[in-house]
Amino acid sequence: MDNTFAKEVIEGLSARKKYLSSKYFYDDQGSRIFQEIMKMPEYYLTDSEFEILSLQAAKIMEAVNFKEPFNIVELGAGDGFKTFKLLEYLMANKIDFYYVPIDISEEAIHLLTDKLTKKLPGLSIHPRVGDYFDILRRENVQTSIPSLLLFLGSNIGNYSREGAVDLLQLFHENMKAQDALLLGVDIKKNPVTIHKAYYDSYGITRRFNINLLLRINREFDGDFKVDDFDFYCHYNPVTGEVRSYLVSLRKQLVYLRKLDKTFEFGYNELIYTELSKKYDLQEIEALASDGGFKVGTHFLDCKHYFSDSLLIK
Ligand code: AVI
Repeated sequence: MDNTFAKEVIEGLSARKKYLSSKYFYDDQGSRIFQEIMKMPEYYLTDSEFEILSLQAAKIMEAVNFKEPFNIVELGAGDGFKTFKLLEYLMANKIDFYYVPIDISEEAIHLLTDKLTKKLPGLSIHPRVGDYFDILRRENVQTSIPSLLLFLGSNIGNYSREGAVDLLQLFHENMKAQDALLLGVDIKKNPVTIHKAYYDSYGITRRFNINLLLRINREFDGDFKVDDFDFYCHYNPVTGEVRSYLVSLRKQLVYLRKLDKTFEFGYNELIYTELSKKYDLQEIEALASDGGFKVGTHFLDCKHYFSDSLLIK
């Protein structure tokens, strides 16, 4: 049994305002549901970033201005769908580089490596499975050649402002002087567009959240009755925060046998599950600066929905 997960579940469900961390969404089942989310037309983030990396790969690499060879180190590579366009551009132009995808999911890294070796024969790929902080600190990634770190997909949005600064500082500490970071950030926009991306009419994001209760049932032999919980989320256009919740539809007790713990839920009591934070360009610059970086260029899609911002040490 994973002790950190157990500890955090007990802590979160015993708190006066209950919470569970969205980092636990991504077991194999949750990762599959997230793939479904990324395919929804309403979840514009994927298409926007795909457009940026498809149409502006040359401009991005020009701005990075690395001497060859160099590394492309992707933190949390997942299925590598968006990055493919960048890699394709580099291969087509016979640029000398190593691709180092890092992901916590072994399944995701295997699938990605398989797909890329077939689609981009000759690609020099050095996949790593594990926590990207641990791996970043290891010498293999920190070779003498420059590295472009990719932290895409608005993953930074799942951290609070303070958490995001800490994370950027940690990246900064583990980067060499000549390295750069390409940070994918979801931009504040019409609140209705954002609301629809998270409160989707197909109920996929609802399933994504409910899966966390099913995961707890699976791993801790729990008796969460998922029909007694619903999903709610709310976008606050002033703070740029989408906050997601599970809602207990009745007063109920839930027992987790492996932890020998019972938790009580009130009628309509909330469990806060996820923050998905949006920024404007000025806020990205302030965030980058607090993390120790300067912003080189913001690469935006044509609708200005998303930015891949190039952060320089
Ligand atoms: C992974 N992360 C950037 C997604 C997001 O948009 O916050 C996770 C997600 N949650 C609901 N839909 C997608």
